[in-house]
Amino acid sequence: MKTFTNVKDLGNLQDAVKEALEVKKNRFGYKHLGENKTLLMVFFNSSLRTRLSTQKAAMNLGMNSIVLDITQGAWKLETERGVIMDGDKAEHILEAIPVMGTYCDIIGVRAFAQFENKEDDVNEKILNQFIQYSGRPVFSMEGAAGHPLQAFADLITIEEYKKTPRPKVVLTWAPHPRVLPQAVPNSFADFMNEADVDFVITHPKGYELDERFVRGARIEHNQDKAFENADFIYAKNWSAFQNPHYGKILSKNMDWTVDAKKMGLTNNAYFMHCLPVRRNMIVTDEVIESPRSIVIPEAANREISAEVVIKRMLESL
Ligand code: AN0
Ligand code: CP
Repeated sequence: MKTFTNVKDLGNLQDAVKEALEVKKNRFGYKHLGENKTLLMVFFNSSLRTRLSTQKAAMNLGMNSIVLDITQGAWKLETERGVIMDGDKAEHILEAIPVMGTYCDIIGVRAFAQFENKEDDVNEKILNQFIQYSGRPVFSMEGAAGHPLQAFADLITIEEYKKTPRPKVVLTWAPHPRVLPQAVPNSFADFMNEADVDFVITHPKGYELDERFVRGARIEHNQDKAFENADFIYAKNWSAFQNPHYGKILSKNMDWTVDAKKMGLTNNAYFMHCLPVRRNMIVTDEVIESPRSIVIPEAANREISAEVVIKRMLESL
């Protein structure tokens, strides 16, 4: 595998989940693959889970890892070609990326949507510059439009917890005080559309996601109705995607917060969220602390999704 930015990069998804469950049982069984190999993790944004789980996955595979927080200690990067660099940016990304490539074998990149230019975000401008100019396999650690390591971990978790062959999985929008990207719900939809699940998305009008990921999935604007018979509730906030409201908050309606009453409408569903989560905005204390909340095992599976992706990249070096 040379890139990992969406579900298609995994090839057959059932095989990928099977491989993940095998890796989970034998996570130190592939240590020889990473001998004398180095992973570089580049962060343009904050992270807790991705940083730790991806580094752990690299260690499981016998690799060394280097972490660079671009905004803390590195030179400020110019990303536009053709500009006269007389401002505060000391280095161009077109030199920085190939230089980074010389120090490692595989690169992971976290570069969120910037909400300045929709086209740049939709086209994953920064991530694609790494793919184009680093000369190394590159995987997304949450890009501008997707978070495939998260969605892969989510699918592994659903596979582990499902009680029926084709569970009903509901992605629900929930309120949040700040502007958040669409990357997590995009990738979740991308993966659920390829998985053997009954997938429903519920959100207030105006929060329609990118059709490249939604691909005609069932939308239900009535959250209560969407929750009926659900086996998994996957909560997430995102800002508006459609023009002219791209990157805007259209609603902070707390009627959409996932609470015990709403969970009562479901088929005793499990509660999922990628974390970090704002309690009593997205979900009540009661629901996230309940025995049906699987947010911790979900986060634990981030180590497994990362290990499968890095393992496949090591195998293709
Ligand atoms: C980010 C987001 O919503 O994309 C990262 C989630 C994994 N969340 C925040 O910025 C709070
Ligand atoms: N879920 C997730 O990616 O968390 P971090 O932002 O903490 O890495």
